[in-house]
Amino acid sequence: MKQWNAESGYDCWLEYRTIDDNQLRETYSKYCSRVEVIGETALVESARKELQLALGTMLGLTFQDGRVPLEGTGIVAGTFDSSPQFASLATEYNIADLGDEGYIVHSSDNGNIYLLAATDKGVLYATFHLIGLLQQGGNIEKLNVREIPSNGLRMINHWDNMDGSIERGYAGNSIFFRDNRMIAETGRLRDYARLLASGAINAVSINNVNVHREESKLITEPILPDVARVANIFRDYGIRLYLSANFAGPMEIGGLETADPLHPDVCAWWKDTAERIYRWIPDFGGFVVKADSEFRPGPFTYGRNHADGANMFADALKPFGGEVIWRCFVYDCLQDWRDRITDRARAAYDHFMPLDGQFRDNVLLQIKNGPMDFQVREPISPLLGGLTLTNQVMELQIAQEYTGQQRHLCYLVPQWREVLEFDTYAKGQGSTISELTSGRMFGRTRGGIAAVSNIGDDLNWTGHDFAQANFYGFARLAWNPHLSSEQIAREWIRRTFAHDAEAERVILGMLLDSYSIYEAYTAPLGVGWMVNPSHHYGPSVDGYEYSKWGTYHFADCEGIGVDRTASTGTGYTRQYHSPMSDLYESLESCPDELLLFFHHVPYTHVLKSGKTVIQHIYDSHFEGADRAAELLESWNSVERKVDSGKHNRVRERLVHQAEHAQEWRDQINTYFYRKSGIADAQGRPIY
Ligand code: GCW
Repeated sequence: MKQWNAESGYDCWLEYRTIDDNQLRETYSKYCSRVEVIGETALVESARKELQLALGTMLGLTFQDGRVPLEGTGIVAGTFDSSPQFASLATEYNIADLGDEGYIVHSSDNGNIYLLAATDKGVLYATFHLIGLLQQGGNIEKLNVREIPSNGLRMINHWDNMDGSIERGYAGNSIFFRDNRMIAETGRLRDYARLLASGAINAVSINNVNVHREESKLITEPILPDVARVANIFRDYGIRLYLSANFAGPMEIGGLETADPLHPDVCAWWKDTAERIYRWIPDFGGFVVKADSEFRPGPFTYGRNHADGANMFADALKPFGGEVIWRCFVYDCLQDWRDRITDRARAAYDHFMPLDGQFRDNVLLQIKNGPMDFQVREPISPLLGGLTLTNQVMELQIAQEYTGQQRHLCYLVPQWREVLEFDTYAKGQGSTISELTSGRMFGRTRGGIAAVSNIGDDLNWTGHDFAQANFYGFARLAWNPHLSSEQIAREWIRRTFAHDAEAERVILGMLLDSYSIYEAYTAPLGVGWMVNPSHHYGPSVDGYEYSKWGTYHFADCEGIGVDRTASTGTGYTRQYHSPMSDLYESLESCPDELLLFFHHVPYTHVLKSGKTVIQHIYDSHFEGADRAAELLESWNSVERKVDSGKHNRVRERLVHQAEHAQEWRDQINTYFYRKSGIADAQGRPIY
């Protein structure tokens, strides 16, 4: 059972606090004291229960059963076809275009609020929409909302292992697995499903893409009933369950001698496997596959390519309506730092572009937002928008692997907004990433956004309470990529903390500043990495510099950066469409924040800001550390306005962040001072 208490953070943004503003309470009560939820499906039942909980707690209303026809006015929820009374609204809101997930929220002149959709899933989403408004103290008297998701697939990827650990997990252990079994207790899973559905997430893969021995067995009969139990919970909230699959499954658990994707026995084995899974989970989403990546097995072993591999899974899943999410994180992880030609940034494009058009229609290629690996600053992967004939899903990382591991405050929504607004020019100006992932750009039937989860079994789910804002923000952007970072932050603050204008102003400022602060005191000008190997926490400028992973910065006594130009470097810039390729190719036009990603320059190179590279490194690190300390001051200033449990947890982390930012500052500055021999123009202490 959940160990809820008001200060635990367990309810995240679904904390339904009593509304004590009398006027608001009166208005809301006028509309909400009667409720009619029409229908009996599991999703409608979830909506009904959520309304019951929310209205009960916020307004102290005792919810009538919800099955009796409404007398007087109130909330009316249902699908358009559930009552003839909705016909005129169906025409007014053009429901033909609402699709399976769209919805309307409408306040009518007769005093009803209608939560309507073509499907019960839409009704659930509409319900959460209204609840969100009530939590925020919004005006519900003239609602005229019509929402349709931009992305068809809005997915969370868990990197959970069956022993209960989470790869890159920073908030405790898995909520799904413990001691190589599935956790039997379901209360927390249901609450997780509620959180996901409140943000309209519709797909979840529950196990790590690195599929080891135990997880390989998730698709076998002894464990499938347990997996099905989780799928049943998710289904009640409109979420399809996916599993990460082991490419070598036929050998490791099937007893075959090969996993060759073109071998008939292998194809038959996966077909049987699919059939078995669908017997237990009729709406199983499909497989997420990491193949030929970081020592995972894949088609290369058999002289086959990624299309052969993905299509084999696709054919097995097709009869049941499943899909394959095939990851493009494929690169040479046995590099030599002396080799300046092989470029990890090029790898995904080089591997997958030649295969464009060869994938089945139920394959989606999942591409990380950047060409390297979730650094605080990277350019956008040129494979996104390079491919034109293949379904694409962009992968983001909510887990803060390289952005402070949920000990540092780093609100990632501004980063994601930049990614989503990036113009690929794939079909001329305006070919943004958000257009691409929606599938619209190339008329694809499938597309979407996935992200690596940042939750675990910590009572507040995310370790750092503010990391909940990243979870919330991802879901909001997956639905509507055009929402601003500020709007999302405000929503999250109002739904998470008690309403207080001053607290909101301060917390908003902290959230919005945090990404640029983190960037300032860590790796400069897009160069990335500079972290301790393996766990990736804390500064180590040469941590990866001489290892096999292909993540070099090439700093020497004269300069720093990776020459990825076509004229003298790895040629990576040519993977972009014009004019982005030229913009990055030229030292003059390349944006400062990505300079060292694309160019190797002397420390004395003058940036567009007018500063030299070396002075920028010093300045940004001194400023970044100072600003990290200010985050703590800001937080202390709202101490009396925030629950003390939440306040203490966050304060502890901000204290650590301020100290750790100084360590970053000093390690980076000292390293470059010693390498370059150039002193700080302002003479500040460099050790
Ligand atoms: O770079 C890496 C992470 C790995 C992760 C991998 C991936 C799941 O450090 O932990 O493995 O990315 O995305 O596959």
